[in-house]
Amino acid sequence: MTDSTDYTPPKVWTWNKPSGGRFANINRPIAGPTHDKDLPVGRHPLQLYSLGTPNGVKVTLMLEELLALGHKGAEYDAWLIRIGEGAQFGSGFVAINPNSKIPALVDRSGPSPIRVFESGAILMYLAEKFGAFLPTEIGARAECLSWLFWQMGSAPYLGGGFGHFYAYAPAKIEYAIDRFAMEVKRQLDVLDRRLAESEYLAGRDYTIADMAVWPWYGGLAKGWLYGAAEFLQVQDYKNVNRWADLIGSRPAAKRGRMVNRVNGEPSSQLHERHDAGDFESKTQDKLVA
Ligand SMILES: N[C@@H](CCC(=O)N[C@@H](CS)C(=O)NCC(=O)O)C(=O)O
Repeated sequence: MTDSTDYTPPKVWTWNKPSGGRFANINRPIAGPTHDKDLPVGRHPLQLYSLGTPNGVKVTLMLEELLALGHKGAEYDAWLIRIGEGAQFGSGFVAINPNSKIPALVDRSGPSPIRVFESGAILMYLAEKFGAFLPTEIGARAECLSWLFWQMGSAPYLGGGFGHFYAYAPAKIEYAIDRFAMEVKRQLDVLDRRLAESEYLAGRDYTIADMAVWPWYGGLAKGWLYGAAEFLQVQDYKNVNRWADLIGSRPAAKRGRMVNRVNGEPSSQLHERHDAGDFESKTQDKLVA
């Protein structure tokens, strides 16, 4: 154990020192905007303000699948919100997401703009708007929404818990890493057992439940998150790996992962997406060349 076990909390917590860790510069105990900044608006009906993190990728997976199905109304502009630089605290962004977190969507196709925040709400909104990737039969719909909401409740243990203490915290705290590694392995086992009996999470069809879970737990199984593949022995979750590969091979998933991505191979980074042709001509390798 580290000496962090010696800490005795004061009677009243105060914000009087940097908390340390990778995201210390953007963490603060108050909400609301820090500066005035309008959001840009492009020519398409849907305006996405996001970043290529697992929560952001959920939405671009869905939009690319809708476009692949031929839903022209799903054309979108994807604007980059650099959360490491505090762009989520600009007044325009806070107006569409009072929680100051990516992703946030504005649907400008109707008489007045509709804002949607929280990735699960965005997936449901798009599924209902286009009548796709959310079953209509009551039982299948319940299964789909159960896994969607499972993801929304579970991923904070993976990201905010395990990922934070394993990869980002300024000190390696054995108690915290143990607690969250145990929980994340339990979650992987939950998924592995479900995917042993079912091709996709909600049944035979690919749905918004898979789109919500794949960027997190599929990414973990493929070794994309936190450099933790060996530590968590992710290869043991055979059904999760089978499902992760199945989704990863979808052309729309390949495109969705590239949008608003700011790390990895330059050819895999499409910082902003305003046109389907951008995947061919606007990736970072092409822009720099
Ligand atoms: N429950 C939210 C979580 C969104 C979230 O945590 N977004 C992170 C990036 S993955 C963020 O914007 N963080 C910025 C901040 O915390 O200031 C959702 O699913 O949309």
